[in-house]
Amino acid sequence: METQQQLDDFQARIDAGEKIEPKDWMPERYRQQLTRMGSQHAHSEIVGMLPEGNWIGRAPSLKRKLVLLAKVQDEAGHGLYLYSAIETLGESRANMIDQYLYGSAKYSSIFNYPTLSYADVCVIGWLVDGAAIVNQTKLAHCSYGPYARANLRICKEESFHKKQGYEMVAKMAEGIPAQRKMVQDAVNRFWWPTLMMFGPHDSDSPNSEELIKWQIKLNTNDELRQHFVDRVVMEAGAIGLTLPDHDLKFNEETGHWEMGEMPWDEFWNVVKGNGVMNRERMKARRNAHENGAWVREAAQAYARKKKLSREKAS
Ligand code: BYC
Repeated sequence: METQQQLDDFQARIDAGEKIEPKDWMPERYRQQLTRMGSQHAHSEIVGMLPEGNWIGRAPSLKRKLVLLAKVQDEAGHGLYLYSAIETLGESRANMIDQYLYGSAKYSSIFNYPTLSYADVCVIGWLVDGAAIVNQTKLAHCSYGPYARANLRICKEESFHKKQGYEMVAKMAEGIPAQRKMVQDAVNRFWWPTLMMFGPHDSDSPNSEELIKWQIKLNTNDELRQHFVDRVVMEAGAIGLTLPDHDLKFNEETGHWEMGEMPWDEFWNVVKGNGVMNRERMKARRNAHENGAWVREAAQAYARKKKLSREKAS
């Protein structure tokens, strides 16, 4: 039973900007919400390797291949930092993975879109990693210590991903007409799905109020989306690319770029598992998990052997 006094004391710690650490008392609902959101974040990093991984064998040069290999490996690392952070809440990694491979856990909608050309890889670096940083920079200051620290570390790598993506997009934008057309086409296809990464409008976001009260989220979905749009409009303009939103206009009074309405039916369709690539992505991840069973068994056997020999020696 949680007493009102415990809940009030907990809220006072949050309001004072204190970090909550694994052994501290926390409301069960706080634990559940963090487990839900943090594990979905981890799954997103892991599934997120697939769209770009699709182009490792077809990168246009050795340099681009090395950069892409390193980036995709970084995403795997982000998934592992996050699983470790969420395990401190008492949830086992095996259970989290089971929930997303065979249960109802979600991962970011953006990874259910195909990568049709190499320009998509460039645009993912610029827009998708760019959107992820806007979100994760805030999560790096959230109230739960292990999740905040995992995000801090992720942001350091993610900001490099964004820079290399923007550099590649800029290179293509100043290339021959065919390259320019290819990169503009990628921007056109990824623009709205990227904005959807920030989640539904605040009025349709059932979790935001509670997450903000507990400082798990520091901003609402719409606030972060606006922050991202204000930044990207400038970046697109600087390299002569356009964004596929005819309603995009600068509001002198608010100092923000106003955007058109997003295709929300498409968003919910993808979130419910019916996007173009949902089934393929899940199939790829399940296969990888099942084919990797022997590696996990071997690692566990090795760990057991090490433990036994340590016990014998002591
Ligand atoms: N996609 O109440 P709401 C990366 C769900 S990967 C799918 O607003 P919340 C990278 C939501 O889960 C990093 N589902 O939720 C990797 C909820 O359903 P449940 C990705 C979505 O939690 C490789 C329902 O809709 N970043 O950087 O308050 C290559 C209602 O929404 C989405 C993260 O994961 C969506 N877009 O806020 C390149 C950030 N949006 O769970 C790059 C961490 C909403 O109640 N996550 N839903 O059944 C977050 O910041 C928050 O969870 C969200 C949603 C803003 C996404």
